[in-house]
Amino acid sequence: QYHPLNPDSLRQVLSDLPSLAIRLGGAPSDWNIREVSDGNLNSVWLVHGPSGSLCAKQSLPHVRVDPSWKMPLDRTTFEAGWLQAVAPLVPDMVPEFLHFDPQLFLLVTACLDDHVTFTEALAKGMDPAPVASQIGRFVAQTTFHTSWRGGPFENMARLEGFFSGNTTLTRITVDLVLTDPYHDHPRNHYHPALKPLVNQLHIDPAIHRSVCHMQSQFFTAREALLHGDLHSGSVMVDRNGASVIDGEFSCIGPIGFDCGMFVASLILASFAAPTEARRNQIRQAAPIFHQSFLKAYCDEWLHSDAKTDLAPAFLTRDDAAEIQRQQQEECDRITTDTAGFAAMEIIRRLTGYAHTSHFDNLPETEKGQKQYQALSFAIQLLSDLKTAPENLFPHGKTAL
Ligand code: SR1
Ligand code: MG
Repeated sequence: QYHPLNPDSLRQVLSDLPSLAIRLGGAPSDWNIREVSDGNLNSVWLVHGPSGSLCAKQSLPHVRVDPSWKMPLDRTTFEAGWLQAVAPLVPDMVPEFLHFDPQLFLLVTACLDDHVTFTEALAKGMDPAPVASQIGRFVAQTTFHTSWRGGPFENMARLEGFFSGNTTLTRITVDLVLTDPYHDHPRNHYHPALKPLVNQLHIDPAIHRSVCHMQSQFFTAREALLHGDLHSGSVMVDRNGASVIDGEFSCIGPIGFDCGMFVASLILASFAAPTEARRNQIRQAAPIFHQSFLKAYCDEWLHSDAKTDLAPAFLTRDDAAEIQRQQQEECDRITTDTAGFAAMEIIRRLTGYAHTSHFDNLPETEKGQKQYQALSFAIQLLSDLKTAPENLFPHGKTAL
């Protein structure tokens, strides 16, 4: 029977699960349970015992930060499914799956002790290049091997059957990312300095044409299993590298959606940076991510020995020129999607419901100026999707 947990009831639930109780060690009364809920949707606790630790996450029947916004509980079901689907592909880049309780909608994973979010690390001055490169490989591995090229079509059909059920959170993406910023919606809010640009978002036909195109891509390009919310808060980092969490928005869709979300976080952080040098350093991480993604994606295509339904002539890999032509075509398309979705993610993080924290500590006037620059850049990208890839990745659109 579902009930929202608190530290005492969570302690009871965990003590009834032998493998988790053994992992934590000692008696349940020895366990330290700390609530660290931070995202918009769920309750999260870190549990430490004498021998080990874990992270517990439970869905609430509403948006955590807005109890009047009611919501079905099934999001942790999809997060658990996502984690189990991608863990074999990127075992070192996700926390270990430990347990899922479908009645309590409770997901238990390894605890990422000593990690901080990539958002926090960026604010503290971390060099973003290694994480950008690692997340490029993460997106390549997870998308290639869940696409039709990465396995028999039955794999994709199975994933599609399960993840197309994630309509609750996909609805949030459709509303908050793909729709609301382009009209007057009561959930939208923004810095007053952005008003002229917000007006443009509501009426500019070139922008609306691009929005329709990106919506069409989102709904019709059923390319691979996506994380679905790959912003810098979904990436945990420590000195050894990055781990991706929070796959509750997972769905089947265009690969450029995950790429665009991550690139948008870098662009937002770069516009918020305190100095020109820091701004350039973070800005440079966007093409580093992109090149890393393209290289890893094409490497998988060439070297993966998974059984696939690729036309037999290409399976032999004899016709190098033709394979390269196909890869270029595919990568160009993903890159254009990346630019379009990055622009839409930047726009919604500045003018929609759920904002980014990158600008939070700036004085009001500077915040308005920097957000204005970021929003102008995103509008420029979205206004012309043909030139957007070169504007976003000036030093190499899709250099394979
Ligand atoms: C009501 S949920 C708002 C946002 O938080 C999540 O992290 C997603 O980005 C979503 O769009
Ligand atoms: Mg999240």
